[in-house]
Formats: sequence, structure tokens, C-alpha cells
Amino acid sequence: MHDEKLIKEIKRKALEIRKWVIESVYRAGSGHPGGSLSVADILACLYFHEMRHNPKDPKWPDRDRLVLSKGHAAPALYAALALAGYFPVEELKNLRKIGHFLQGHPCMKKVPGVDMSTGSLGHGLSVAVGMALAGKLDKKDYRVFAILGDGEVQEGQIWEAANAASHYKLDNLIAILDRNKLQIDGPTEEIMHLEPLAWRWQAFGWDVIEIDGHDIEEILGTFHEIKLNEKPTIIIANTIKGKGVSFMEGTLSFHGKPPSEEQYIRAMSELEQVERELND
Ligand SMILES: Cc1ncc(C[n+]2csc(CCOP(=O)(O)OP(=O)(O)O)c2C)c(N)n1
Ligand SMILES: [Mg+2]
Repeated sequence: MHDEKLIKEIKRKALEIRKWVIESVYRAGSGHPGGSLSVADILACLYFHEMRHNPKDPKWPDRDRLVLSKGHAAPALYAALALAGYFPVEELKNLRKIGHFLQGHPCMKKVPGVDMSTGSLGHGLSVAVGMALAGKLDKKDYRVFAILGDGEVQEGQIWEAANAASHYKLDNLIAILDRNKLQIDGPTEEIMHLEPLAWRWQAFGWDVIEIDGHDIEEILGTFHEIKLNEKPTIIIANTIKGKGVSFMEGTLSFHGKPPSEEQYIRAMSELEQVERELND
């Protein structure tokens, strides 16, 4: 049971992340709001409570690592990093702008706090396996988090990585699957089915925990359940694509499209309304 103050604080951070997702994608005139909004609560829990990290020392060798394998959700990651103090929040206004460092997909060479360059789906879990294995070999106690999209896990390489993770007994590896049930062209179950998803990961030797990926208390509690039992863990986080903006929720159309001016104004006023309610 986490205290109410902490939960409220993280809800506020998730809301700020959502507002920046809308602001930055609107200003850029391109980007991926849907999958950024679905992962905002998870990122808030990680960067503002669960992860051991230091924004003043982004390359700290003992830090927990995070690989945003679904790299198109960069606007949410950038917002979390900026709010945590890795770089000035004002930079978020320059997303995807020529001459600025926040590219459409995360670049580890340009953005402090980004542990791996991603965007080409399917690769991130393999990289996270390598980082986790390195941690074991170096006798370090850092953990590696990898955030995967559900459409993304249709990629064959994900399953090679899943197998390697259990082979090497990587209990320092925690994958989080953003199960928003939509990919670029439609529902995952119509395009290339994934179910029974929990069973599949169990069969690959993983501990599987299924949660509501928008319930801050449940997300935080879940991290406490993870055991050092020589098995990697996957959290299947049931989410809603576009979560937090009514006309984006559960839709395909905002997978990779910015809001129009009118939609931007509506989205911000909805989020600000929730913010006011939280502050009451
Ligand atoms: C290898 C590769 N193929 C295609 C794409 C284009 N692409 C970007 S996002 C996306 C859909 C991903 O769906 P999902 O993993 O479910 O992400 P989410 O719903 O969280 O946005 C696709 C096909 C890509 N980035 N990389
Ligand atoms: Mg998806």
C-alpha cells in the first residue's frame, strides 16, 4: 500500500507528461500521440519512484536502465526525462525541429537519459537482455526495464530475446508490455493475434504479471512483487491507446498524427480540467 501523497504526486507527473505529449506533437506537426499517452502512467511511476537514477549523472554506471523499445513513444519519454531534470523542459517545444536534439525517435548520443536509440521496432528487448547480462557479469545490482508495444511483439526477434533472457536467468530484466490492443493498422488480434499472451511468455520462462496500466497504485505495487528468482519478469499492462484525451482514446487515427489546432485546444482543456480536480 503506497501513501496517498505519493500516488497523487505521480498522477500529477503523468498528467504533465500527457500535456507535454500533446504540446510537443502539436508544435512539431507530426509524431505519435496515441502510444505516448498509453504509456504515460508507466513512465511516471518509473522515473518518479521506481527507478534508481540520477538526472545529474545520466551515465552513472549503477543506474537502472530503460529501453523504450517502442521508440515512437519518444514524446512521453522526453517529457518524463525533462520533468525529472535531465534537460530543460523548454526543449520539449523543439521536438522534431531541425537544429534541435529531440528527434522523432530517441537517440542515446544526443539526449541525456536515453539509454538506447530505438524506433526500429523489435530490437529493444535484445538490447535490454545484453544490458541485463552485462549487469550480471559485472556483479552489479542495477535493473533493466524495457517497454514494448503489443504490435511490436509480433516481431520474431522479440521471441529470440525472450528465450535468451530466461536461458541466462535474467531476473534483473523487467519488460513492460503496453497492451493497448492497437497497432498502426488495426487491432492486434485481427492483424496478427497475440493471445494467449500471458501463457506464451510463461512458456518462454518468464514470470508474468497482468495489471491495469493506468492504475498508479497497482503499477507501483507490482514492482514490489517482482522476485529475484532467476526468472525475467514481464508486466502486461492493459492500457488504452490515447488515454487521457477523450477523442483519442481507443482510436487508430491518432497513432501517428498530430492534433489539429481545434483538437489541441480541446485536448489541453480536458487535461487541465483533470489537473484542477487533482489539485483540489
Ligand atoms: C521495424 C519497424 N517496422 C515498422 C515500423 C513503423 N511503426 C511505427 S509504430 C508502429 C505500430 C506499433 O504498434 P504497437 O507496438 O502496438 O505500438 P503502440 O500501440 O504502443 O503505439 C509501426 C508499424 C517501425 N517503427 N519499425
Ligand atoms: Mg499497441
